[in-house]
Amino acid sequence: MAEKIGAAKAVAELQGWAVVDGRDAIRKVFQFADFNEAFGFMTRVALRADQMDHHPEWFNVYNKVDVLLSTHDAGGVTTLDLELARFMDTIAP
Ligand code: HBI
Repeated sequence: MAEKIGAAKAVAELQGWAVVDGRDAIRKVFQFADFNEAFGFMTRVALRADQMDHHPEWFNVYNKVDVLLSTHDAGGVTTLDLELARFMDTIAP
Protein backbone atom coordinates (compact mmCIF):
# COMPACT_ATOMS: atom_id res chain seq x y z
CA MET A 1 0.00 0.00 0.00
CA ALA A 2 1.32 3.45 -0.93
CA GLU A 3 2.15 5.90 1.87
CA LYS A 4 -0.71 8.23 2.85
CA ILE A 5 0.54 11.82 2.81
CA GLY A 6 -2.72 13.82 2.80
CA ALA A 7 -4.01 16.49 0.43
CA ALA A 8 -2.35 19.48 2.14
CA LYS A 9 1.15 18.05 1.84
CA ALA A 10 0.53 16.98 -1.76
CA VAL A 11 -0.62 20.43 -2.95
CA ALA A 12 2.38 22.01 -1.22
CA GLU A 13 4.61 19.95 -3.50
CA LEU A 14 2.63 20.63 -6.69
CA GLN A 15 1.61 23.63 -8.77
CA GLY A 16 -2.01 24.46 -9.57
CA TRP A 17 -3.54 21.67 -7.49
CA ALA A 18 -6.05 22.41 -4.70
CA VAL A 19 -7.37 20.53 -1.68
CA VAL A 20 -10.93 19.27 -2.20
CA ASP A 21 -13.52 20.37 0.40
CA GLY A 22 -14.78 17.60 2.64
CA ARG A 23 -12.58 14.85 1.28
CA ASP A 24 -8.89 13.97 1.39
CA ALA A 25 -8.35 14.53 -2.33
CA ILE A 26 -6.67 16.97 -4.71
CA ARG A 27 -8.11 18.63 -7.80
CA LYS A 28 -6.91 20.50 -10.87
CA VAL A 29 -8.69 21.69 -14.01
CA PHE A 30 -6.53 21.32 -17.12
CA GLN A 31 -7.45 23.45 -20.12
CA PHE A 32 -6.40 22.70 -23.69
CA ALA A 33 -6.79 24.27 -27.12
CA ASP A 34 -9.58 21.92 -28.15
CA PHE A 35 -11.12 18.48 -27.60
CA ASN A 36 -8.41 16.72 -29.59
CA GLU A 37 -5.70 17.96 -27.21
CA ALA A 38 -7.79 17.27 -24.13
CA PHE A 39 -8.56 13.73 -25.20
CA GLY A 40 -4.95 13.12 -26.21
CA PHE A 41 -3.95 14.12 -22.67
CA MET A 42 -6.58 11.81 -21.20
CA THR A 43 -5.42 8.93 -23.38
CA ARG A 44 -1.81 9.25 -22.27
CA VAL A 45 -2.83 9.59 -18.64
CA ALA A 46 -5.20 6.62 -18.92
CA LEU A 47 -2.43 4.35 -20.22
CA ARG A 48 -0.06 5.45 -17.46
CA ALA A 49 -2.77 5.18 -14.80
CA ASP A 50 -3.59 1.64 -15.84
CA GLN A 51 0.09 0.67 -15.73
CA MET A 52 0.21 2.08 -12.21
CA ASP A 53 -3.12 0.43 -11.30
CA HIS A 54 -4.05 3.85 -9.98
CA HIS A 55 -6.92 5.69 -11.64
CA PRO A 56 -8.14 9.29 -11.68
CA GLU A 57 -11.68 10.50 -11.16
CA TRP A 58 -12.19 12.98 -13.97
CA PHE A 59 -14.72 14.84 -16.02
CA ASN A 60 -14.23 16.17 -19.53
CA VAL A 61 -16.18 18.80 -21.42
CA TYR A 62 -14.70 19.80 -24.79
CA ASN A 63 -11.28 21.32 -23.97
CA LYS A 64 -11.35 20.98 -20.18
CA VAL A 65 -10.40 18.02 -18.01
CA ASP A 66 -11.39 18.31 -14.35
CA VAL A 67 -9.25 15.85 -12.39
CA LEU A 68 -9.66 14.58 -8.82
CA LEU A 69 -6.99 12.33 -7.30
CA SER A 70 -7.32 10.24 -4.16
CA THR A 71 -6.48 6.67 -3.22
CA HIS A 72 -9.71 4.87 -2.45
CA ASP A 73 -7.97 1.92 -0.83
CA ALA A 74 -6.21 4.29 1.60
CA GLY A 75 -9.08 6.74 2.10
CA GLY A 76 -6.95 9.72 1.11
CA VAL A 77 -4.05 11.14 -0.87
CA THR A 78 -0.97 8.93 -1.15
CA THR A 79 2.36 9.03 -2.94
CA LEU A 80 0.60 7.37 -5.90
CA ASP A 81 -1.61 10.45 -6.32
CA LEU A 82 1.46 12.67 -6.14
CA GLU A 83 3.18 10.57 -8.80
CA LEU A 84 0.16 10.63 -11.12
CA ALA A 85 -0.32 14.39 -10.60
CA ARG A 86 3.32 14.99 -11.50
CA PHE A 87 2.95 12.90 -14.64
CA MET A 88 -0.10 14.97 -15.69
CA ASP A 89 1.77 18.23 -15.06
CA THR A 90 4.69 16.95 -17.10
CA ILE A 91 2.68 16.08 -20.20
CA ALA A 92 0.14 18.95 -20.13
CA PRO A 93 1.26 21.81 -22.39
N1 HBI B 1 -7.33 4.04 -8.19
N2 HBI B 1 -7.46 6.20 -7.42
C1 HBI B 1 -7.42 4.89 -7.17
N3 HBI B 1 -7.47 4.46 -5.88
C2 HBI B 1 -7.43 3.16 -5.59
O1 HBI B 1 -7.47 2.79 -4.40
C3 HBI B 1 -7.32 2.22 -6.64
C4 HBI B 1 -7.29 2.72 -7.94
N4 HBI B 1 -7.21 1.86 -8.97
C5 HBI B 1 -7.18 0.46 -8.79
C6 HBI B 1 -7.17 0.03 -7.40
N5 HBI B 1 -7.25 0.87 -6.40
C7 HBI B 1 -7.00 -1.43 -7.13
O2 HBI B 1 -5.96 -1.66 -6.22
C8 HBI B 1 -8.22 -2.16 -6.58
O3 HBI B 1 -8.80 -1.47 -5.51
C9 HBI B 1 -9.19 -2.53 -7.62
